[in-house]
Amino acid sequence: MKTVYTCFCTDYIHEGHLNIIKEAQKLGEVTVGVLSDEQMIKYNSFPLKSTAERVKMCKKIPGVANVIVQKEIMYDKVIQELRPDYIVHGDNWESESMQAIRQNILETTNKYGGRLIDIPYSYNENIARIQKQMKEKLSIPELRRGRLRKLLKLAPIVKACEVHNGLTGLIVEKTVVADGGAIDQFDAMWISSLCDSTAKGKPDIELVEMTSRFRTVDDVMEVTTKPIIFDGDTGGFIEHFVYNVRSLERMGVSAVIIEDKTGLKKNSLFGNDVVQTQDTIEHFCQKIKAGKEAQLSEDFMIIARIESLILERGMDDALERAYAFRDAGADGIMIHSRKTNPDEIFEFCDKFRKTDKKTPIVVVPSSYNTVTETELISHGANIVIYANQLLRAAFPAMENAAKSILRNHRAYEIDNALMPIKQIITLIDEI
Ligand code: SPV
Ligand code: MG
Repeated sequence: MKTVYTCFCTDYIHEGHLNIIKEAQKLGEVTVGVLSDEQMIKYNSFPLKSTAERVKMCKKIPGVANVIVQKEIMYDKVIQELRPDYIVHGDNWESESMQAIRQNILETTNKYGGRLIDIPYSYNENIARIQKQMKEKLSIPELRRGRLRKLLKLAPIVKACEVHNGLTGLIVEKTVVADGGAIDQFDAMWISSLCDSTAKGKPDIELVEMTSRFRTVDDVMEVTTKPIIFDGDTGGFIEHFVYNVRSLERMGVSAVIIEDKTGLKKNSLFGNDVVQTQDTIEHFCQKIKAGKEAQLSEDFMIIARIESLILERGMDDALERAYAFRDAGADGIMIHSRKTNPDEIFEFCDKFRKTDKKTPIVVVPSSYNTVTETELISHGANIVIYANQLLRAAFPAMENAAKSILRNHRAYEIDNALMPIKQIITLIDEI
């Protein structure tokens, strides 16, 4: 009997999947691959069901003989192992990542004579409704909040990118790349105080009030599903911080990061060029403890950010604070640096990891931007935040457009650099 293989990366079996199995059955004995959680997060949206639950779900489909876990999104390994006569897939190969997968399948099947069969992709109102419901589920605050903790277990490093409105949220939500046979996307979003303030034309000095910052969170939340890490600046007065923890939790934010500074906060990348006051260990520990006591859910995280390297107080001070903040209940440590190389970050991570193997370490390579994610992983970092790149990309592009219009007294010359009107009016999904 001929053998057939197909891979499902879905939380829910609808008639489209059943149709694929029906067609596959006509060709031979059907094996379904269930894409692992680790790969789902790179390729698709966050799985609502675990790998084990999805395996169970696929085993129940009539006509399925075997179910296995596909550990990589690219099919070559699994196909080489199973050497199926046919690989069956829906014919919806539109995106860059789908094209890369198709190419990978064809290259592998060509080696031993297997065949890829494209089944017309089923799409109807019922399937559209189910997909919408799945998306809604992903964005429910209760389900969204815990996703950062889950990601910390699944991803070698959680990649967060700055967002400061719905549009940048959509970019981080939807951008998927397929390079060199690998598919990747961001895992989480960072609501940066710098970018949230800059987008409003204000300095990053805790001037933009919390109500407005929460409005940004809400705008992002409305159109995305990825977990959100909120830049809480200094956290303000302890008496205010506890209320803000509750609000963030209720909104479905996954984590707040607060920095151990006090008084008028300035952006860290100024370093000692401006007056900045570091908080005492005792007081900042009180703030962390109060925040942890105030939070209602288990899954919300309060991450303590250490400014000792920024303010040139030395590595020992940074480490002393890291242990103290962890002991006060911080769910993670963010270590910041404004050096142009990652040496002091590596040193901090290596020393901290000697005695603490599990407290998540967060890094923000804005100035030491040559560092790679692989290097950060090898030093024990768990979350990398690309803190301001989208805003910095937008500013020169917009300024350039403004200058071109002024110079040419018309908009024609800049048009090639702009998103086509057709694309912009269809960019936002209709509800
Ligand atoms: C931010 O993005 O607002 C940050 C990181 O706090 S930094 O600007 O580097 O201080
Ligand atoms: Mg900030």
